Parts: sequence; structure tokens; C-alpha cells
Amino acid sequence: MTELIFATHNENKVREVRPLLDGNFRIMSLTELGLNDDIPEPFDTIPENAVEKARTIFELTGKNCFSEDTGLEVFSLNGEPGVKSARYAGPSHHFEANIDKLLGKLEGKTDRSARFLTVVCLILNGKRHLFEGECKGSITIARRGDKGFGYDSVFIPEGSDKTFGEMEFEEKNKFSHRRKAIDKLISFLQEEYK
Ligand code: ITT
Repeated sequence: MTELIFATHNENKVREVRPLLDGNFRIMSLTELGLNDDIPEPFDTIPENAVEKARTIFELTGKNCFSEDTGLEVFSLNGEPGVKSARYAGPSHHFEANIDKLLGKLEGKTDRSARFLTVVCLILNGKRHLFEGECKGSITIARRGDKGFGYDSVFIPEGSDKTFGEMEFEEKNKFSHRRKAIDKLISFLQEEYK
């Protein structure tokens, strides 16, 4: 079975993505490989950071790998938190503080529309390929649900009345930005390996 490293330290992402690729590809996480060093995300755009994560792991291992970078963009906040999603409330990457800041900034705003954007970067046989996935939706007034991670408890995808925080990850995968980007990755890999 073809092996691919998923260049992420976020185990929630691994949990969502692994079942989508199961059967055809063996996904190895950085934790399983004992690669615990921080991966830099120095850039101001999501695609550049996705590339940087995959490039770092490819240089370290020389193996086929993919990464992904995700941001939440809120339209009435001019796209914030965007590329700063992980460190919106400060460098400590604290989910709860990030959500508090977001809900605070949206207080009194009627337009609460938002989207998650994911860019996956695959490095296959030394060549780089990018795939994008988007999920449109809106931000709730308060947190709902304790499943998922990050901003899941305040994001309702279009087509549902639940937040991602109220969904098991299989249900989130029916709507999610990550799922859509990974679907494109899978179609590409199927062509490459047919
Ligand atoms: P890696 O860089 O190791 O992959 P990360 O958690 O730092 O993991 P990102 O930079 O891609 O991941 O994500 C930025 C933040 O956006 C992340 O910390 C979460 O708070 C949030 N986020 C990403 N995907 C999300 C999702 O599907 N649902 C809710 N929040 C999400």
C-alpha cells in the first residue's frame, strides 16, 4: 500500500482525514513517526504556509507527504482571523481565547457569514501540488457543542442547522473544507496510481 506522511501536529486533522484515504493509502502522522519538532508557518497566506509545512517534512524525511493549512475567514471582519486563525488571541494558540476574541469582535454585527478555507499541499516524488477546499457558513452568537476542535463550536456550515461542534467527525466530513480539499487530493492520487 502507498505510504504518505500527513505533515501535521494536529491529531484532530489526522482523525478526520485518515478514514477518507483509508484502503488505498497508508497515512502516517508525525506523532507516529516521532517527528515532534514545531513546523514553521511564517507566511501571510494559507497556500504559502501549506507549502512550507510539506516542504519542511519532505526535506526532513525525503518521503512523499502532504500538509494542509486552514483558516477561518469572517466577511464582516475583512477576512479575519484568516491566516492568523491559530494565534488570533495571541501566540499561545489557545482555542477558547481565539473564540472569545472572535465572538467579541462580532458583537452587534448582523452579517455573521464566514468560510473555512483549506489548502492541501502534496509533495509526490519531489513535485508539489495544491488542492483547495471551502466551506461556507456562519458564526453563532455563542458556542454550541463540544465535539471537534478550534472554531468548530461556533461555525454552522451552509445546509445544516448544527455547528461543527455538534457533529461527529463523520458528519462534519460531509460538509467540511478539509473533506473537499482531500477529495481533490484523492482524485489526483487515483489518476497518478491507476
Ligand atoms: P498543523 O499546522 O500542525 O497542521 P494547526 O492546528 O496549527 O496544525 P492550522 O494552522 O491549519 O493548524 O489551523 C489554524 C487554526 O485554525 C487551528 O489552530 C484551529 O484553531 C483552526 N482550525 C483549523 N481547521 C479547523 C476546523 O476544521 N474546524 C475548526 N477550527 C479549525
